[in-house]
Amino acid sequence: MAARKTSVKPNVSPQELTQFYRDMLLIRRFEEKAGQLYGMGLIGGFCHLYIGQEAVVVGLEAAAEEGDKRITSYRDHGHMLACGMDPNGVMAELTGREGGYSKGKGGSMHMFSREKHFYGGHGIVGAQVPLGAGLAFSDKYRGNDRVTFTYFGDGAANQGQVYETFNMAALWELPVIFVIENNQYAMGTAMKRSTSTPDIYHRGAAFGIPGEMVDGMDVLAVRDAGQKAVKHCRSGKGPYILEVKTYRYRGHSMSDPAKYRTREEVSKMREERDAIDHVRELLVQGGHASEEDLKAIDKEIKAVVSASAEFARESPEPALDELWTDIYAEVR
Ligand SMILES: Cc1ncc(C[n+]2csc(CCOP(=O)(O)OP(=O)(O)O)c2C)c(N)n1
Ligand SMILES: [Mg+2]
Repeated sequence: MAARKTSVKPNVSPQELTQFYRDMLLIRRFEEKAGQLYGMGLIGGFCHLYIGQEAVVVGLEAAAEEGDKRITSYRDHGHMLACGMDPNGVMAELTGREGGYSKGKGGSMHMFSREKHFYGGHGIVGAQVPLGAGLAFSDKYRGNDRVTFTYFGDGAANQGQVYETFNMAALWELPVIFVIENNQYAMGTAMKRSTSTPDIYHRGAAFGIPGEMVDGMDVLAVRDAGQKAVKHCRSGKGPYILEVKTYRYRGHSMSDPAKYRTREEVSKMREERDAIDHVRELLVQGGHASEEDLKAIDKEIKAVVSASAEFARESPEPALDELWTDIYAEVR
């Protein structure tokens, strides 16, 4: 990945920059805590951490407006926190407790919030892509100007259903932003072993969908690209593709020994390209925050995350008769 080009005077207010720092740090600390709880046996099933990729969702959320929708894969905790879902409810769901977003019955990959327009959480690779187009269709049908952010990985981008979706989304000019979170691996398979071309942002060309590549370790670059894509979709011009180059620091899931890449590769990325360090530098160098200010934010975020773990541990397991609820939708 090329070195970051940070402009001397980035186009961002100190308040917005500080908010980015907070939002990304919340995701990172939350995920670290989830990793700990998993290690302690308090989280069962699958658990895919988002550490390293924080700038993608935080940058794009900064481009979203109230009522816009989002849908993603199983690597979803960051997306939930970034759209304003309650860390307590997310952590309690991870630990399978009653206070969780799916009453403890869904776990890491199956959480939803209609209030925050978050439509999951999908464990089947690529399955959320046509669903995302469907969400965008519903907005077009209703005649509002909402946009749907449909996130998927570089691995998912090789699936057939993605291209069927591109075709229909372009044909019907649906207001959907296809966000390819290219973290360069699909489980243990490096992109160069599975993908015929190094860049995937132009894969919509055959359908007339514009696309661009974005530095996903630079939250400002992500926000700017997101704003451009949102403008395109909201003005009725149809779908847009953003290939956001990012990197996951942890294994594919908690059970991945990560033997397919070197430790040096990971530490180089952490040391040279970390998105949170980048914003921290901008804040300090721009004179917007002192080391003390940043420490205070750190402390505050840690307290929120600890409280979510506490809430999760204290929340009871779902009652047995919950086995029979939430199976069929109520017909209204
Ligand atoms: C249809 C389907 N095939 C295979 C799997 C197993 N699987 C889970 S994640 C994954 C890799 C996906 O990689 P990518 O799309 O790059 O997303 P990332 O995990 O890197 O975020 C695979 C093959 C699955 N869950 N669903
Ligand atoms: Mg991937």
